[in-house]
Order: sequence, then C-alpha cells, then structure tokens
Amino acid sequence: MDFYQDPPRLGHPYREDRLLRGFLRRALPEDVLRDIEGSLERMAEASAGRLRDLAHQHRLAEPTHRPYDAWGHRIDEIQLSPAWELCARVAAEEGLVATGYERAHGAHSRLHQFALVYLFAPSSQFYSCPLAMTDGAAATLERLAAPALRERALPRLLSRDPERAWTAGQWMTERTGGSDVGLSETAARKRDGGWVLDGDKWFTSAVSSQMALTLARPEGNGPGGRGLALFYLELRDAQGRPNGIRVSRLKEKLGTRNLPTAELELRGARAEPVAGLGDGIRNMASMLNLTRTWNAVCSAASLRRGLALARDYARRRAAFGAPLSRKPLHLDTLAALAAEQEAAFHLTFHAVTLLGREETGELDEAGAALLRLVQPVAKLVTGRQAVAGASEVLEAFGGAGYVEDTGLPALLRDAQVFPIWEGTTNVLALETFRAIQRVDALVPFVSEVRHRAESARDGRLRAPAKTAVETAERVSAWWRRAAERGAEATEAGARRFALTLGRTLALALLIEHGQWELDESGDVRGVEAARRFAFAGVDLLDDSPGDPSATAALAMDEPLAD
Ligand code: MFK
Repeated sequence: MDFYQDPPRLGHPYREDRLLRGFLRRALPEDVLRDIEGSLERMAEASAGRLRDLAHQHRLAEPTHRPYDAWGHRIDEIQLSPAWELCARVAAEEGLVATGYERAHGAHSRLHQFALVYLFAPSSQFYSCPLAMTDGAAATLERLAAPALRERALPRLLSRDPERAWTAGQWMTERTGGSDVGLSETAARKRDGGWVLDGDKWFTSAVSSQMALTLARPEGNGPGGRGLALFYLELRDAQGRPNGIRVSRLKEKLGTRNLPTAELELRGARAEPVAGLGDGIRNMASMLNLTRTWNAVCSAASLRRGLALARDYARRRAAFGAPLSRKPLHLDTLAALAAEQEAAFHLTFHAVTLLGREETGELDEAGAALLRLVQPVAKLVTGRQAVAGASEVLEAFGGAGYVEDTGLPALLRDAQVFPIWEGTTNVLALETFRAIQRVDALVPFVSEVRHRAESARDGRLRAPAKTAVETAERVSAWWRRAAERGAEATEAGARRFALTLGRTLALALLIEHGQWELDESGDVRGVEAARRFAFAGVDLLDDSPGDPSATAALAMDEPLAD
C-alpha cells in the first residue's frame, strides 16, 4: 500500500506571525524594535529548526533517576535528553531570563523577554518550566534578599554563560495540598548557627536545578501561611554531594514527560531564610505572579504553534475535491480558533506590559491594582483556552492528530498542565476576589475596558465594543451585589466571574488592536478576530439568585438535604 502525507511544516515563527510582529510594532518605539529584532529572528530560527528537530527526535527520552552510584553512594542523579541540554544552552545564551533583568530597554525589556519565550517555549520540551521558576526566584531575590544572598545567586540565575548559568526550583507543594499552601508541614530548625529543613515536597518540577526557594515553618511559629518562612537552598554542596535532599521518585505525568518532576525528602537540608522568619506566602507571591505570567505566555504560544501546524496542513490536505483551506466549514473552525489565540495573546501580553512598567516604577496605584488582577486572570483564561484549542488542533488533523509519532498528541497532553500548574482555575478565580478586595482593581478594570473599546471607529467593531463595555459594567454590578447574594453563592460564581472579566478585557484589547491594524494597513484580520470573539461569548455571569443546596445536590448526586 502506497500512502503517505507530508508532515505539517512550520514556517518562520517570527516573520510569519502577523500578530506578534504587529503588536511589537505598536507597543515598542522604532529604535527598540530595531535593536531586538535580530534576537527574535535568531530565536525563531532555533525554535523552528534545531530545537524542534532535536525535541522531536528525543520525544521519548524521558528523564531517568539514578539514586545510587555503583559503589553504593547516594547520588540522586537525573539524566536528561540532549534536547533538554540544548534548550539550557540556548536559554542562557539568548538571555531568556536575563533580558528581563538587564533592562536594556527599560519597561520594554519584559516585552522583549516574553516575545523570546513565546517563540522558544513550544519547541522546548517544557524547559520553559525551570526558566519560569528561575525568573520567579530572580524577582524574589532581587526584591527581598539581603545583599550577600543576592550577590551569590542572582549573577548565576541571570548568567548568559551556559557553563555558569543556574536554574531555580520552586518547591511549594506538599502532601497536604497544592492549593492550601498554609498547611505545609516542612519544619525549619536552627543548627550550628544556620537553618536546616526537614519535610517532604510532593511536586517539585525541574529537580535538575541548582537552587530552590521553598517554604518551611520555623520552630515555634504558628499555623497557616503567616507561620511559614521563605527559604533559599542549594541542592548540592561544593563537592557535588546532595544537600540533605533525596529524590524519592520521578512523577509519571500525563504530559510534560521530558520535564523531571520529583517527590523529594528533605532531611537536614541546609537553607537560609530569604526575608525574615514568617509571612512565607506573602514573600513567595512575586514568584507566583511571575510563574503564572510564564504559564499564560506558554499557553498562548502553544495555541499559536498548534494553529500554525493546522493552517499548513489545511493548505496541503485535500478532501472531497479541494484542499481543506478552501472548505468553508474548516475555515470557520480555524478562524474561531484563531480568535481565541489572538485573545489569549493580547490578554497575556497586556499582563507582560504592565509587569514591565511596574518593575521600572512607571505604574500608578490603579495600574498596579490592575496588574494584580490581570496576572491570575490571564493565567486562568489562557490555560483553559490552551486545552480546548489543542483538542481542536488535533481534530483538524483527523486521524493523524491521534497518532503519537506525528508529535501532535503531545500538544494536548502537555496543554493540560496549564490550568493546573501554579494554581487551578478555581484557586485563581478566588485570587481575583482577593485582588479586588485588597487593592480595589475593579475600577481600573472597567476604565481600561472602556478606554480600549472606545478606540473602535470601524462599523464592524461597534457591536463588539458595546458588548465589551456592557459586560464590564455587568461584572462590576455583579460584584457590588455580592453582599445581598451571600458568601456561598458569591464563591460559587467565582469562576464564571473571573472568566467573564478576563474575556471582556481580552475583547477590548482585540478591538483596540483590530482598529490599529485596519488603520495601519487595511488588514481586517484583527477586526474579524474581535467580532468572532465577541459572538463566541464573553459573558458567563449567572444573575439568578442560585440555590446552593440544589447545586450541592446535583454536584454530588445526593438528595436535597431537609
Ligand atoms: C510545567 C510543568 C509542571 C508539572 C506539573 C505540575 C502539576 C501541579 C503541581 C502543583 O502543585 S502547582 C501548585 C502551585 N500552587 C499554587 O499555585 C498555590 C495556589 N494557592 C494559592 O494561590 C492560594 O491562594 C494561597 C496559597 C496564596 C492562599 O494561601 P493563604 O494562606 O490563604 O494566603 P492569603 O492570606 O490569601 O495570602 C497571604 C498574603 O500573601 C496576603 O498578604 P497580606 O499578608 O499582606 O494580607 C496576600 O495578599 C498575599 N498574596 C497571596 N497571593 C498573592 C499575594 N500577593 C500578591 N499576589 C498574589 N498572587
């Protein structure tokens, strides 16, 4: 039987990305764009070329754990694939973390950095995960650590020399929970003038890192998040021996299978407090906010990669007498997916823009409040889009999307980590409540949506703009009625609230960009993305009073309690 198809080809991930290029042209001064374009081109070429080729070649090379050497010494060596090693080299040389801290272009440096990440991540076998934690650790140490600790770790975390560069782990999850971190049981004791940690860490990704930030409860401290302290530790001593840390085993995960994720035992691990002996969760927050931003960037990038492959396939795969690219229904399906991808991109890069401005002192109080809201919202909206989008991409390939050695099924398995890692949808939805309660982020949210939507002048954008403004007002009104609704019904609505909020802001950003694109070049693609995104539905709010006991009865399939 002679049957063959061409595999989908990936074009140039930078030059052929109309959205990324247009956005950067709009967001950056001309001289900045000129300065950074060489690095974007280089990263795009590596991502479509040697990184992607090696990742595909070694897609089955999962990390292995070697607990002992031949002579019985505990070594806990993690062996990684050549693809992973190449990622480490490229990441250091191209400054995937360093760019955000060298700040060569001030507030724009974060845009530069995350544009690089957007190009790199889909070919990186999730090397993006240790990089995210490295970025989070660098931000935390830069903000909080004493000079000696900063000077020890930061030059390594930000090094562009692959031989010197370190990555960081973030060990937060224990058996007691990934979400309720305040229950953490790891204890910190004073010993020989320093601190040692004893406990078990249940979900520690990128265990091949050289240092980690983790939480532990110093002796005598009370319960909850306030009683935890943030500690810095190095995984090995100067001779390469484990620092009181044992790898119990590597996790067998649904996806991200090239990424070494471990269960760890800490037994007398030497560590150093980063910023005092309490308030560990608050001190870890800037790390969390950054890793959540990485998660959103990687979600948007994964959607982009899937879409690029599906478009290429549609041009070459014929069915019923014509290529799929000329089939109206297939085009409608891809356009819907593109609208979601463009929305994910805008929401994410809005968070990145705000982050860059915050770090360079350019945000006022309202802008900082908006950033606190947009970070969890961008993560939760895009994580769900990535899973739904990956499923659609596989379907666009028919049977080939279900066959392992096309490399396509990994897109879906890997995407499922996005809504889980660094806070599930529900945990992040509750985080949006906190952001609104603590920093009053709703007022800047509504004015942001209004301001962006009001840039619409083209007739096709009128209805989407009206939807955006009206939905933002409904979000605000829903929140104001929380007290009369009651705590239980309000909490039950948190996910719909946060998704509506995020999708509304994404719509406003799509509208603004669509109008800009039209003005610049007469290109209607951004306008069409906004129109489609608006009718796909942004408003998920439920205004009915709700009956928490009926909800519980249905959810648990139990009769209504008397
Ligand atoms: C890539 C491949 C990965 C491989 C697979 C991975 C699979 C999954 C593995 C995992 O387990 S990932 C799980 C990651 N875990 C999380 O992301 C934590 C999720 N939980 C939360 O985010 C909770 O909301 C939180 C732990 C923060 C709640 O804890 P608490 O004890 O109720 O804290 P609280 O009182 O809300 O906040 C304590 C302080 O921190 C407050 O400040 P104050 O003390 O001044 O009032 C908060 O305002 C502050 N804070 C908390 N979150 C913040 C924040 N500040 C700024 N930004 C934030 N995001």
